[in-house]
Amino acid sequence: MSKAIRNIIVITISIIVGLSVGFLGVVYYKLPQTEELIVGEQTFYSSTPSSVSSNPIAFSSGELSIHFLELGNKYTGDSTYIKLGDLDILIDCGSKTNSISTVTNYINQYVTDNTLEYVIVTHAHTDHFAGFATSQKMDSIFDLYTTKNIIDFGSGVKDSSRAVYSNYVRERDAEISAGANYIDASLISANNNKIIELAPNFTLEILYNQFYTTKNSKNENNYSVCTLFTYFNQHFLFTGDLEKEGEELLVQNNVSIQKQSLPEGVELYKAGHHGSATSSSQILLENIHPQHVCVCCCAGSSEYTTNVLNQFPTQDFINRVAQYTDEIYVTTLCLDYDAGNFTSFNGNIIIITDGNNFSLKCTYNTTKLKDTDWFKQYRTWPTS
Ligand SMILES: [Ca+2]
Ligand SMILES: [Zn+2]
Repeated sequence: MSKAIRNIIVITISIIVGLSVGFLGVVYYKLPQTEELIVGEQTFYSSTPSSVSSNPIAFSSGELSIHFLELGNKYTGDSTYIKLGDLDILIDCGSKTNSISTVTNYINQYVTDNTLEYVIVTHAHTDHFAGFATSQKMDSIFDLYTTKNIIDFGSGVKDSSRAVYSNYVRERDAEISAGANYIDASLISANNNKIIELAPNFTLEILYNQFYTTKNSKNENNYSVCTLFTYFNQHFLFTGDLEKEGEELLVQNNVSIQKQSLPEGVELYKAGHHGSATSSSQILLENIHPQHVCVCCCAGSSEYTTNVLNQFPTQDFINRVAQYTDEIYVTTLCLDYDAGNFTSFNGNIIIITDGNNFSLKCTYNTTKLKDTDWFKQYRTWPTS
């Protein structure tokens, strides 16, 4: 080989390598850096996670099930899965993008057609929408399932400046382009309540949240999509992280959650804002009279506060809910937040009903909150 040819080969290879490195650099630089990517962080169960060791439940036809999911990390977050036959509904997918595999491993036991008929995204906080708001490099829930209908807060978002929010919009809009029907809950007004027939005797009402129209809040939580499910005469209420001021307006604006519409209360209430002191207010509780309350959180975690009484589920929350029921259940228990050590509390909490008979199962145990060791150490049951 002549020197000239050798030089041409060396120069050509150098140019190719140089361009490739430059191109990869630009691609990496341009990829949105999500807030959720957790690389190398050690969070672990102190024992085998209950969701993995459990056997799927065989449901009879006509049995509705509602599953409050453990999220497989030490963080607070929400994900609720609802199933009736082939109808699969997912409300939120927190708490971090690493919950996606935990959630999909669980719901894949039950989703038979890889299709989520409804996805409801309550609000733009990572502990609720991280699973939909992945970077382009990572599959979101929308990439993993066909979604028929998406219900979210639409333009009713407080802070749209974050990269994680743009990620969400990109993933959602791609699913809409692929054929998903889109329902913007912020367009629902007082005279335009939206009731969706999901199946015979099974409806979903998107409640009117005045923060989407004429009220303002500094708190994204108040922009939560709130929904009331009704199966025959049983009611199940989900309010995302709505705060007290939002709950008061919600009751005022929606006849269906006022006392006169709920002679027997709601069978199930997902504790507002993970059992925060600032939600599950008296006015909401006295109207809905909850019979069972499920709290999605990593109980006793110092993630948001070192004040033990204010850690989820808070003492104030318990003081108010205790007036109505002692059937309170919690997904996950924090053992040591700094070490990333947590375990199942009740585990995945599963409500099963045929519209008449109502039962509750958990993948770890079905001990009521007030009878747990954690409660005896850190909380008190109010005396009436
Ligand atoms: Ca389905
Ligand atoms: Zn939350």
